Amino acid sequence: MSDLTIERIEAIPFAIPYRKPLRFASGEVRTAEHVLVRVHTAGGLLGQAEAPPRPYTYGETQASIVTVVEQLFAPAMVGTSVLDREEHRARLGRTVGNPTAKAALDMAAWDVAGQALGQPVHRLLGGYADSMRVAHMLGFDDPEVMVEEASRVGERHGISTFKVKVGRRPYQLDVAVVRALREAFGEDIELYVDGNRGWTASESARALAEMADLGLTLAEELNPADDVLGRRWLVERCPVPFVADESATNPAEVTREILGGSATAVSLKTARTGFSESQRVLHLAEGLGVEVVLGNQIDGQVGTLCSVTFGAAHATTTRRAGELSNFLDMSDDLLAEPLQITDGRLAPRSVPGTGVVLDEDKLTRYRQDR
Ligand code: MUC
Ligand code: MG
Repeated sequence: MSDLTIERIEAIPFAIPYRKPLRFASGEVRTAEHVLVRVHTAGGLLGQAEAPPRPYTYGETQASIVTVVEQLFAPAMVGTSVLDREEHRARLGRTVGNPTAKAALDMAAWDVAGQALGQPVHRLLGGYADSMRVAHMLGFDDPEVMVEEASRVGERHGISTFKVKVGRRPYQLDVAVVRALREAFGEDIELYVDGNRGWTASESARALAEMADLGLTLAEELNPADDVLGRRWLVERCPVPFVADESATNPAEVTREILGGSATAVSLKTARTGFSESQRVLHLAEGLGVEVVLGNQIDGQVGTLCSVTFGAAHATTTRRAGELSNFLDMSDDLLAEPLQITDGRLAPRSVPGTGVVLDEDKLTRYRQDR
């Protein structure tokens, strides 16, 4: 087998504009200013993944990701094998935070391992399904614009599950959107909501009451988990699973939020827990008996391919539609062969590794460090 010793790690900032900005209660994204992480081995293999800076969720920025990889994480990993995942976790864990930087390094290491073994990472992780049902996230806009977007992605890609961003004030703005979507599509679509902590507990309760006839299947982060008692009060009254996303970004937080009664389901994002830590979160959720949703960190195509690689590999993550379509709003991307969502489904790649193969001309065009 080729020498799997990590020889060099690159963190390459790049920027690709969105065709349409995505707006939500905690922030907005107009340009995908992400970081491409590349792990090179002594045997000449290259593993790749992307880290999306989300300062409003994790405190990371594009510059902080590049810096922490170059100054702390690359020196900690160079000289180890890509297979030394527990050692990587121990060494990187000495630095708190920086979840998307750590996750991208983990997924790039898995990419190399898959290539070396001649196996798709999707198979190495569990290989459960060949594809996953896709849910599309609808950012803040007027009801008619959101209905029109849902209709477009439904017609073009066969998507029929929609996560609606809520959390605006007054909350009736968002209730009107959810009602308009239900009226436009009837029972043909699944709808759930994500508040990104925008409402108080009482606003959330009133909004849920006013949406009681709209058949929502999940409610995510409607108010802050740090409003501890208000959050527990709300979760007790919530008629559908209440999803912890940004409040449960690692196994300890998942345990605290679920056992503390502040959530009854978990959003799992490879962008922040990679493949190795995502398996820990997944197994924990299974052990606790709570549902899991494969979330989206507003990933580009590289991140989305990693996400579906993990999601389709496990039975529990395939039960619900995975949030795998935000890249549709980007004006361009880096993958040599673009992802295709067909009949509402997205497939991982059946090639060794994760299948992240870039169009190098595009990388040259969008990278910001040269
Ligand atoms: C989501 O599910 O919340 C928006 C902010 C973030 O951290 O992730 C996205 C989507
Ligand atoms: Mg969320």
